[in-house]
Amino acid sequence: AGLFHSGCGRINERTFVAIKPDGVQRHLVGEIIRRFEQKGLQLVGMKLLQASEELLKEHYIAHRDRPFYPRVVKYMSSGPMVAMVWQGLDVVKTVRTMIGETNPADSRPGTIRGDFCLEVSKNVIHGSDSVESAQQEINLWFRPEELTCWQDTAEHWIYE
Ligand code: IDP
Repeated sequence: AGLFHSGCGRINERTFVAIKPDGVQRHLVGEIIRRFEQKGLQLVGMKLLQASEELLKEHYIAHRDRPFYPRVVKYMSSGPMVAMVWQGLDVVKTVRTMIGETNPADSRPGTIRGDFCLEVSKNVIHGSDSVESAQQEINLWFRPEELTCWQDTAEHWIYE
């Protein structure tokens, strides 16, 4: 799992997206997937899982010294979440734009956080913040064989 793959479509940037436990409990899984699908992005990996605190501590390691670190680990392990890998043109930035700001109060209507939540501690969805962290997160959450290369027949209608 990385930036460059062979035979997986012309545009091979990938990002890690997680629908957080509140997103699952609030039945937003279909709505969120629909948005990325309709945008033209390609789903290459997906699983529903109850993440361990150990995995989440690693996922949020960059925040280990922040006061909210224990809380975010608890929140993310409080129920099942949906882990996904999406691929497409500038997918890291595109997904972050579609998600909105970290604090839902700063997120515009039309973004996922702008439309579906109110508080930073219950902000429904995660998306990698850079190509480098996307690569690390994909490797942390998925084994290579869990990612599927497939030919998107709509590709010619999405890309020039
Ligand atoms: P991001 O998810 O938009 O990339 P980060 O700054 O990486 O934002 O923070 C990771 C997650 O930690 C946030 O999505 C949110 O769930 C949680 N978080 C961030 N800041 C706070 C806070 O001040 N209080 C509680 N939770 C926070």
